[in-house]
Amino acid sequence: MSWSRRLTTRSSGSKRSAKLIELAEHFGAHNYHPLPVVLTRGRGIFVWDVEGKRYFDMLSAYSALNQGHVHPKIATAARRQLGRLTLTSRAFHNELMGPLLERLCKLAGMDRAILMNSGAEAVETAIKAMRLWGYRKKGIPDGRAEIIVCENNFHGRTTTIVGFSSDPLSTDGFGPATPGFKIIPYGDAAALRAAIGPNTCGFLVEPIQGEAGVNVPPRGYLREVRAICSAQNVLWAADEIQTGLGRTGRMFCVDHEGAKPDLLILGKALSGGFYPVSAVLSREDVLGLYAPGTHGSTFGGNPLACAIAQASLDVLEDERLADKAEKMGAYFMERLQGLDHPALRGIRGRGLLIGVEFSGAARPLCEALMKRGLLAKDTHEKTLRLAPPLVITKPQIDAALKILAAALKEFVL
Ligand code: IF1
Repeated sequence: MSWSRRLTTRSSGSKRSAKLIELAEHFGAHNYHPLPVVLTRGRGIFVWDVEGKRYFDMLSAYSALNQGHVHPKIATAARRQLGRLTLTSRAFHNELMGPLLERLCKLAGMDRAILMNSGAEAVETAIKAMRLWGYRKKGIPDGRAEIIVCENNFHGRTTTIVGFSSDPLSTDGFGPATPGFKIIPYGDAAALRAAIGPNTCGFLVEPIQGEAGVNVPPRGYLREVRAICSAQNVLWAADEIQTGLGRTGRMFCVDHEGAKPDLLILGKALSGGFYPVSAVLSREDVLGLYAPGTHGSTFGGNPLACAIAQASLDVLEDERLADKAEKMGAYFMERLQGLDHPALRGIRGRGLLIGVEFSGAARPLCEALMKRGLLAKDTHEKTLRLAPPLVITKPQIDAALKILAAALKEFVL
């Protein structure tokens, strides 16, 4: 039977979303297992499906939507730039890139920045920069540079990055892995100290591990990382693609400990959810090593991306979204502690990056929440991730909690 025939027979009379899901399932690769909801519109913390039902968005596209869906100020900036100039390539200058680079460097107290598109590209940019520094500045013999990473890391999907993942889903069938990476336990400063050798050029780490289930390291870990890397002449790269730009209650998660990395990697919310923008920020002695022809990207630093990033940063600052994340996060966590369910095992997080752990699989709970008008995602099977846009208000948190409590009441995990 042909696909179109199957489509009409199977979905005749059924909802439009079912038809659209079938299309995606049939023509798309099955590299995801999304909840069965098809979204068509978003505003602030809410999204609507094609049948017109409204949902709380408690995922925020993994923190790419810190400013909320379709923020009017970012939309206006994007629209204005769309009618003017969208892409020049880096063969020429554009009037928006310089000011954005300056703003990012001042925001993070860094000397230089490189603009890329996806988070994975920014991580690759940081890896290359650390290796280059290892050879040119530290004197590591050619081809021997080593970078230390952590168990349960998530830094993206490129072949090099998945090569140093400890998750078999990321590695199996995708080898050979790029050499030059060493995996150590997360949150363990002693393990870092012990792993550093003469050829170590860098340590790449998430200040809070997102995919690992909102894994918050012991207090003082980031300060210890800073001290160890400084003492041993190793670069520290903080992947703040998910934790950065207000999510955890500070502009950058490393600010909680006043620890300044050598390289800061940003993505996700730098785009306001509009259009991929990522960046690596560092010092002159690191990023200054990139010479013409050694790195780049067709779309990196394009005018549309720069206009969107500027507006995204404006919204974060004007609406004091980091402060909001801290206050609303504390309130949300406190109220979550009050939830009572036999399968509840613990609540952890920082700001509005919250993980609720259960004794069983969290996916069925996500499906139950979806039916009640709340979208959230399970991670590492037993953890429910709650990370709404940072513009969420107290009454909205109360309403979301009501849905969660009601879904839990009917739920036996
Ligand atoms: C997907 C996870 C989150 C990231 C950190 C780099 C990247 C990410 C710390 C790469 C991306 C994503 C990608 C998204 C799911 C999501 C995710 F569950 F997979 F781990 F957020 F927790 N560093 N995170 O979190 O950025 O290249 O995607 O722009 O569907 O793969 P990217």
